[in-house]
Amino acid sequence: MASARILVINPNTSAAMTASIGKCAAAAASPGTTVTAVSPSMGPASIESHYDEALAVPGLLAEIAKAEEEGSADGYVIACFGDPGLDAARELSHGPVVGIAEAAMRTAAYLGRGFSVVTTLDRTRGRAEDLAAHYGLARFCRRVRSCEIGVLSLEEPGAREAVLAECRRAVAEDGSDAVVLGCAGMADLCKEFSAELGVPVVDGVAAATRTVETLVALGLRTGDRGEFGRPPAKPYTGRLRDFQVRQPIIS
Ligand code: 5HY
Repeated sequence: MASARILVINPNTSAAMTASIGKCAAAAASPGTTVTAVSPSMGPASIESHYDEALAVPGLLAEIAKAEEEGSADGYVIACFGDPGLDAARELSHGPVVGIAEAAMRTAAYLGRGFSVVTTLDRTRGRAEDLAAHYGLARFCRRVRSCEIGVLSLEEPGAREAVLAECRRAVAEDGSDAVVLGCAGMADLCKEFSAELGVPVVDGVAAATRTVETLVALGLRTGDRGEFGRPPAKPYTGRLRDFQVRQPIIS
């Protein structure tokens, strides 16, 4: 596989989560692929609401704009299960951009007739259901479940058991052939849970990293014209004045 430089962006500002996401992405990547994991200098500590998600996007786009300016990445992973800012990121970047929700759901759809998603807070279930429909995968997505544990509480005692218990219920009650872990903070659980449950447990960080690698190797990326062409340049004001898009650096 041709060597790719992949920038994995955790759109929340939790350095501990970014480090664990980076480790999982690097472990999934092929030899020769370099993975750099970053989180923005501005934004929410975790993303658990539409408000968090909306305000995570500027920081995420700033990281992509910086990498484009430097020419330091061949492709990008958005490491948050809401795939925040995915379309805007595809407009801005010259390389492929893959969100972990899309990658995990498409990967799980290869593995059987249906999958369940196990996410964090109940209030984030709607977003995952919308994404499954948006990606044309509603027919495969048997159910989106939550374990009612906050994103930043996933490392706390008892959290792993609660996530595992919900995955077990998904297999028993939804008749799913695969389980998708609905948070980047769960990335390190998938191998162990697959062995425990006897069904494939899919982590979006690994799936997205390999998907970006494949797209880079095939020389494929979002085109420069039409809906995902570069945003038209215009003035931005106030605290967003630095987000004015300059004309293409790499075309
Ligand atoms: C994530 N939030 O992957 C999502 C998970 C969620 O900060 N990283 C976050 O609950 O939507």
